[in-house]
Amino acid sequence: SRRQASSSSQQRLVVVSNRVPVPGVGASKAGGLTVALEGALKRSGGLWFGWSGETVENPTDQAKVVQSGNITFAVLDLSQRDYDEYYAGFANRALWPVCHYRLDLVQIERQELNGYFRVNRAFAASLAPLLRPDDVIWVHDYHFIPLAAELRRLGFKNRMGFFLHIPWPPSDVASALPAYQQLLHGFGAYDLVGFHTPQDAENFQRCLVRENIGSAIGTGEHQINDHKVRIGAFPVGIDTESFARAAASAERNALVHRTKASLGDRDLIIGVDRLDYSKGLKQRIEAFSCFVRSNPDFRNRVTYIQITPKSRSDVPEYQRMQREIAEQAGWTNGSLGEVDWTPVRYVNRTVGHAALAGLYRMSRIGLVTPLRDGMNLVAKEFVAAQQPDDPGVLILSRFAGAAHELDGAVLVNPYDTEACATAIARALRMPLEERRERWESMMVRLRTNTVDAWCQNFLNSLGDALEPQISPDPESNRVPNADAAPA
Ligand code: GDG
Repeated sequence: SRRQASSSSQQRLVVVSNRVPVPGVGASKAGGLTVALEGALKRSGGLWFGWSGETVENPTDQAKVVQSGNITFAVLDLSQRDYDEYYAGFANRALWPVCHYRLDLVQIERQELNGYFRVNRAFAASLAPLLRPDDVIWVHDYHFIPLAAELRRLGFKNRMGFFLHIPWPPSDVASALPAYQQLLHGFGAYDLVGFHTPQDAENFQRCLVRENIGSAIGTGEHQINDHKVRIGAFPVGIDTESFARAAASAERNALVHRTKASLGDRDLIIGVDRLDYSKGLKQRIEAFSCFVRSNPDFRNRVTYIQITPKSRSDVPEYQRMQREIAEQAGWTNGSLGEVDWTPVRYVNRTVGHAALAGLYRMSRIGLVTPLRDGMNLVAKEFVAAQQPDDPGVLILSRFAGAAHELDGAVLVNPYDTEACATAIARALRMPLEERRERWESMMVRLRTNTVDAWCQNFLNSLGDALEPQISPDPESNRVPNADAAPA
């Protein structure tokens, strides 16, 4: 059978991500991901390295180190120029739109591209003195694709894994990236490259094949020079039990209470998304308005709350979209609303964790209709928050990674306004028995595939990645995919 990562559990884990949740710095945003990674770091007495979230005039190349329990946090500041080119520039105006299939929004600037590789080189150089020979390094997300290649260049032979939190598109789309080949080679420096879905993993491996980078040994394994890279799907989960508990006890939450009172006996539809063009907000509001217009019996009987904290406001595409969505929400309310009914409550504010869980729980429908999403955790949180004896319905875009797992959702094509409107009407009329059945089948998945299981799965695979392939059974050497039970 497959070897577990018993050896790697003695090794130190090093996590690299753009934002680092340094204790006592900034608002504590203890999302499930943070908690899971912290858990893994605690077990191994680990190091968490990345950007401090600060831009300063003359950043030093020496990381600021904060010790908290047995986790070491090490962060670097960025200069304004680095921030503009690496983060607001290449990462969010080239990589983000391309990976979300939005070639119409891509900005290609040589200077930003250079800034991206420059910052990755600088981060690798600052991480280098903190590394030990047997550290296992886990790099997160599109900000740091070239980090392993930079570390290898400095002579590091450590195990290195990479997880991409956003989709990876087919090669025709991906190849719109500048320095496409160089980025692909960057991935090739890792021992394991993980995605949310088998589809993303497959798209990625096809990109390598089409660019003649190394050769496929089989599905999920690639030989590049003398280096073997594993490629697999590791669908991220949430802390299902604790989210369900938070939702159940949110009855006492003041905001939940006031919201309930303000709705009267109207049904609630909820959407929760960072303000991002990948989330399909424009199409979603349009679908809701189409639903109201074609179902007059539901007028003044439903309210749609869209919670949408602002995001990346210094990126021009986001500023434009902020204005457009706000206008659309206002226009919809003006044309559909009544003196005693605001159909769309659009809120550019962050809601507390407990209140959010409670709002999900009191909603009849969770409307999760991104045009493209790596996974989408809101979909999973909505399901986990439901009342078992009277659960709401998840309407989910087929273009969210979560659609590969959540078979009990009502799946929609978010571009098809009328179909989405019909799905809303159907969900509001869905009999209890069908709602329960759908909810149960999704909960089975969510209870097993938790964020902890995701973390362990990835690390086990990374632990295996360099071990000699001793098993005679090729099946047992495969990287787990979405259909495999967590190890
Ligand atoms: C990226 C990928 C992938 C949002 N508003 C509030 C709030 N949130 C929380 C949600 C959820 C999280 O933020 C958003 O996670 P998503 O997965 O939905 O989306 P992205 O931010 O785009 O995340 C995505 C993810 O990485 C993980 O790999 O699933 O596909 O794009 O947890 O609850 N939380 C609170 N108040 C808010 O107003 N408390």
